[in-house]
Amino acid sequence: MTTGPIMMADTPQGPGNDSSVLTKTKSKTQRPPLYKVLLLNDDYTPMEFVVHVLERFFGMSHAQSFDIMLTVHKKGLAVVGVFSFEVAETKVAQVMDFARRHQHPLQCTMEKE
Ligand code: TYC
Repeated sequence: MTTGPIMMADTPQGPGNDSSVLTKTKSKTQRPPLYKVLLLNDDYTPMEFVVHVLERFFGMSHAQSFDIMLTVHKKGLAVVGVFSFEVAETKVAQVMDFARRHQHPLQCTMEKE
């Protein structure tokens, strides 16, 4: 004779054994660090050369390049773009090399954002 509730043979139910409870794992998305490329003012580099640099290496329009050049001229420096480390490094090298080849003291640097 059987008395009381009928129990399953395996996998007793209880806290932590409810097959209807799903566990969500928070996946932390890692964004790559970004770097600001800065152009610095000096007293000798011609304004038109700086405008040309901004058009050539940063894909800016002539008007946009002129505005940024004037900002650098007046304020001492300006951020000309934000890129991944490798792209920022390449832009800085391209500008520095182009300025050196034209014998202008124009300086371009990068810093972590
Ligand atoms: N100050 C320079 C001049 O008067 C122009 C200039 C602008 C130079 C921006 C560098 O990053 C620069 N000829």
